Formats: sequence, C-alpha cells, structure tokens
Amino acid sequence: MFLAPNRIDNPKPIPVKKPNHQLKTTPINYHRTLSKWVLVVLSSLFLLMIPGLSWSQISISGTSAITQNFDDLGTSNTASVPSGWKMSAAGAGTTAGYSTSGNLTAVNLQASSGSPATGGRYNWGSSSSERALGFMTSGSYANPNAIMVAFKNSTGSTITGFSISFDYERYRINTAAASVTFSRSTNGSTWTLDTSGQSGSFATGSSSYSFPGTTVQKSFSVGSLTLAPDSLYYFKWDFNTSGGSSQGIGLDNFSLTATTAPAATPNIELSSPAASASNLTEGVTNQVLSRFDLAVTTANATLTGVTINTSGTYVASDLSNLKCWYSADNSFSSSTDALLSTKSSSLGTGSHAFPSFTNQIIASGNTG
Ligand SMILES: [Ca+2]
Ligand SMILES: [Ca+2]
Repeated sequence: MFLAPNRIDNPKPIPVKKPNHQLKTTPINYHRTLSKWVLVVLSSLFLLMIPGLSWSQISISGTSAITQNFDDLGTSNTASVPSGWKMSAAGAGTTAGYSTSGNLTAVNLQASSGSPATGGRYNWGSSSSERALGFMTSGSYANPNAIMVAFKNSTGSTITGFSISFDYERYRINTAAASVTFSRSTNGSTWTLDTSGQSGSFATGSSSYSFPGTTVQKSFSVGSLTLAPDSLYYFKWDFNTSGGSSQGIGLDNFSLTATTAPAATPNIELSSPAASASNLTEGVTNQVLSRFDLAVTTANATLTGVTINTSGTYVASDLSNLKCWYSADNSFSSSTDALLSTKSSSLGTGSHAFPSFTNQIIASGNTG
C-alpha cells in the first residue's frame, strides 16, 4: 500500500520555489472482510468457456434460495429441461445416476388440457406460463423414471445443510398406484433415500385429468452435511407410476437454500515501515510518503478502507491530493499498481479517511 500526493495546480509561467514542507503519514486503521466472490467469478468464467455444457451443475454461490419452477418449458413438447437437470431414460429410473449415458435433457410430450394417454416425459402445465416436469407411463413408455439435478458448492465455504421445498402435482388420476421417492447423493450414483421428500401414495381412481389436481407440498431440512467448497451434491426423484393405467405426475416449485459454516477468518499481519518524515518539493507527483504491508494467510482478505494521520509543517494548500495505491510487490509504479482512492479536499494535518475506496482482495498466502 502506497500513499502519494499528486500536485495538479495550474502551472505557473515562472515557478516560484516554495520552502519545502515536511509531511508525515501513519496508517492508523484498516478494515478487512472475508472474500468469497473471487471463486464465483472464476466459476462463471469457466462456464462461459464451455457453452456446450448446458447440463452442468447449478452453482450454489451463497445462502440465497435457488429456485426452479419449470415455467420456462413453455408449451413445447420437446422442451429442454433447465440447465443442471436431467431425466432418466424410459424405465431406467431406479438404476439411473446423474452421469448415466442414456439420460435425457428434453421432454417428448406436453399437456395443458385434454386427456393425453401417451406415456412419456411430460412438460405438464395449467397455462403456457405455469409448467411442471414429470412423467406418465404406458405399455410403450416404461416405468420407473427419474428426475435428477446436480449442484456445485461455489460458496467458498463448507455447506452444512439445506432447506428444501418442492411440490408434486398430479395431472391425471388413474387406477394404477403412483408415488415418488426422493434421494440425495454426494457422487450422483450412490443414492440415499430421504423419506422427508417422498410423496406418499397418490390415491387411485378412474382416469380423469386436472391441470393440476392434487398437489403434495414438501418442505424440510437436511443437516449434518460437510460439503466442501467446489464439491458436488445431487438430488433425485424416483417416479413409480406402475406402467400401464398410469397416473400423470409432475415436479414443481423446487427451492434449495444452503446453510454454510462460518467462513475461516483471515490472519492478517500488518507491518508498517517507520513512517519517516520526508520533504516534498513543489510540483512533484507520485511521491511515496508511506507504505504498509499486509501479509494474509488462512483465508482471503479484502481491504475495504484506509485511514491515515498526517502531521508536519505543511498546510492543506500545499497538496492537491493524497492517493492510496495497492501494489502486489514492494515497488511502486503508477502505471501498473492499482489506485484505490484519491482524497482531494481537506488535506491539512490530521486524520484522512480515503473516500470512494476501491476494495482490494489480498489472497491468502500473499502480501500486498
Ligand atoms: Ca411451475
Ligand atoms: Ca404448478
């Protein structure tokens, strides 16, 4: 960190040498916060570089809810499922893992009214803008089937739990038993049943349609997780609609909220070379007045502000501004280092908080 005054007074035709004034600075305060968004930026860039990966995992970048209402399916009977979501091949629901090669990323039927009887992967809906994703089976479209989704922990912290909610919606009642179970996985292939998410048995009855009819709302928490940064987590819904005389079931209104462990606190060692008094000559710019070093370990740190004290024999009008620069090394360059703030008023001796400060991340293991 370098502090430098910059003389920008109007040039005078005949420069008059003023007596040198002594100006001394001492950093008296700095602020730090944890930084997690670097990881978010990097993962976003990675996704941008691989546009073909439409089925890539959904990034959990914080503790806000991640939702999916499937309404973007529209009324297409070949609509692609949302990014990160997959459907098993017909009849392959029980054995399907997230990376099973036969998995599909589009529906093959849609219905918003009427009495559809063809089995398939359904884009269900009550209107063109209210959709759900699911199945109805038949003699030619085998049971069971599954929907899966993958998430990546991009929070930079350990995820310790989830709050999850979703709805099962029935679009067709029929004489065959129907139920949906819910499982979770850390690898997308070994699934652990979570009974909190199961639909229970849908009542059977003679064939009839409603868009939608019975809705089963699920809302529950998953705790005791240790999901490290950058690791993946998977959810699976197994639809058992018994084959023929199938009921038509959809999944809708999914919401996932992560709970994270308190992030590691960065360890910051401040070393401040003695702020030796120095004399400034009129007209000089980018004169280093003081430097302090921040050695960061354990976790990334973000410098969010700097306040200094100045003292000496100078007066406010001797300076045009004071600048706070960041350098990743120990030599100052106004062309390659980062200007974090410029203070151009009230420059007399005393305390100066640098205004409109540009936050500066110092990654763990680095000194800036
Ligand atoms: Ca919906
Ligand atoms: Ca709905």
